[in-house]
Amino acid sequence: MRGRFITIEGTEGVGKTTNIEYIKQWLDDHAISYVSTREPGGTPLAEEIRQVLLANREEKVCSKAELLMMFAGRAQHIDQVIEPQLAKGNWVLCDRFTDATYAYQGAGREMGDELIKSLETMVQGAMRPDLTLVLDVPVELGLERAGNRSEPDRFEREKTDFFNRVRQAYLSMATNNPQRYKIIDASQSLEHVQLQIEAALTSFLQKDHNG
Ligand code: Z5A
Repeated sequence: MRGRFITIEGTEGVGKTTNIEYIKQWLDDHAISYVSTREPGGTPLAEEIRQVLLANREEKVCSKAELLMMFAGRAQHIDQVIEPQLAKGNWVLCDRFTDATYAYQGAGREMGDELIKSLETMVQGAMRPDLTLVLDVPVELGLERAGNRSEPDRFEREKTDFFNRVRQAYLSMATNNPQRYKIIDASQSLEHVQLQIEAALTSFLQKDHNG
């Protein structure tokens, strides 16, 4: 049986990395074989593209170049990792995927959805995640949490308005498609966030078993 594709999304500092460790433990506890990966990145070539995308540079990166690099890495990632693993029956847990493109490039950079939709179709065909957890916190809280870390990359230097557009885009995608997305209130304590994640995963697994 084909594996399931789970993605984790959210704005800066929502706790994706922290909670992915929890999800990995949950998958182990349920004896589900999986690979954990991320975007941008996930293969040696796509990780090189990630470096190019995140690097701070004097030259302004035009939005279309940024968008095409996101999808170039994604095409490679799908071809080398995501599709082969799903076909083998393994689950794929991915830190960000195409919803991040709708949120960051579509809404954050104000490129709109049309170009992204056509690239999505070209690169993915009909393939979409089976479950997407959107970790949601007010932008200021996420930035405060993330602020304790190292030197900000090219995205982390964006202003609050940019991240507010990103957050609203995630919330609107999730509200419009509750079958696939679960919004997790990630402003709560880690313990409460993980209880919500556990409930979402359990419900997904039950529905999946019931066909
Ligand atoms: N990007 C894009 O533009 N278009 C695309 O298509 C894709 C990506 C795929 C890199 O992504 C950038 O790429 C990203 C969007 C863009 N830029 N931004 N911003 P990334 O996923 O690698 O980078 P990130 O969003 O900055 O993720 P992160 O740095 O890994 O943050 P996080 O994983 O969400 O947070 P964390 O490291 O788990 O937690 C942050 C801190 O908060 C940490 O100290 C935790 O201990 C703490 N924390 C976490 N949860 C809690 C709770 N519940 N309470 C208290 N403290 C907490």
